[in-house]
Amino acid sequence: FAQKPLFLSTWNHGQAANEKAWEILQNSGSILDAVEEGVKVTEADIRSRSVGLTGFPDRDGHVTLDASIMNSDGNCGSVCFVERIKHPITLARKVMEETPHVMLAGDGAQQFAVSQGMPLEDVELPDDVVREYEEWKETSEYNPAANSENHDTIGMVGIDGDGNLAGSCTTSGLKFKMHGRVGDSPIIGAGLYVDNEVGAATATGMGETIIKVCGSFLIVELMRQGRTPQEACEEAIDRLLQKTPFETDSELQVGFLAIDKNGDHGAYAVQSGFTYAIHHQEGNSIENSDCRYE
Ligand code: SD4
Repeated sequence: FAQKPLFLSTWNHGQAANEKAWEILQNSGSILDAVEEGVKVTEADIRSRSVGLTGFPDRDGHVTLDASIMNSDGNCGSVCFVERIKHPITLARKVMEETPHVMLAGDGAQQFAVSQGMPLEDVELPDDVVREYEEWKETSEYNPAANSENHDTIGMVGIDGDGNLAGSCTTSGLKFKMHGRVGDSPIIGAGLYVDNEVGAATATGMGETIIKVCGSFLIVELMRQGRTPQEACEEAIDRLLQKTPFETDSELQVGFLAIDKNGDHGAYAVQSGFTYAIHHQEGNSIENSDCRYE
């Protein structure tokens, strides 16, 4: 069923983010304001271990953040490998609106943040994170697991009452990743894509596999060719699995969300456990996505 306005966000934490996005839109904010303010709720949530500065660090102990945002006019901004910034999504929006560029990385992104008046935060790893990190260092085995807290990027796509689309995506990336590793979330077309003529898509999960198929761009292009959002998400998961075959008991997890220009939506994942939040006129709920492997 098609609904406008509509917000879709990845995982359970999407519910609070959608709530905020809805409120912004109702109070005459733009769809861009809504998707920015929505995911800022997750970025600021000190309980989050996968978004914002309380997320898990990389293997050298640094919390490095990735984020991207896209507007209905096709403009986009992103930041990656950035440290000590509380709201990377806001920084991504500033890259989009205040620079001639699309993407800033690392120290350069941080310098730009400071020039825009954003404070550099002192990062103190939460106690449980320190404990897990110290334990992990004993083996230093890199073995990301499905549906655990390390697959909790928030990606949000939204449509307003006039059919204008926007999207946002923000993460601390995979737990104990290599220093300098960048995932799909800040890569336009991988973790997020918006085309106001067609629809919008976002992704969560093992970023390397999403980048390999330009996951979000692929979904939007499939919708352009006439697939429903659900069909497009399913086909994109199939494509991804062609490039990254699934083995029994594999920890591989990816979840896609999509909405089209009419406010129809879809969700699909590699394996069970992917939840998403959906907010429309009738309420704000959490749903279990369908998946390829139960
Ligand atoms: C990444 N897609 O960096 C993200 C991971 C994720 O935090 O979903 N989790 O690959």
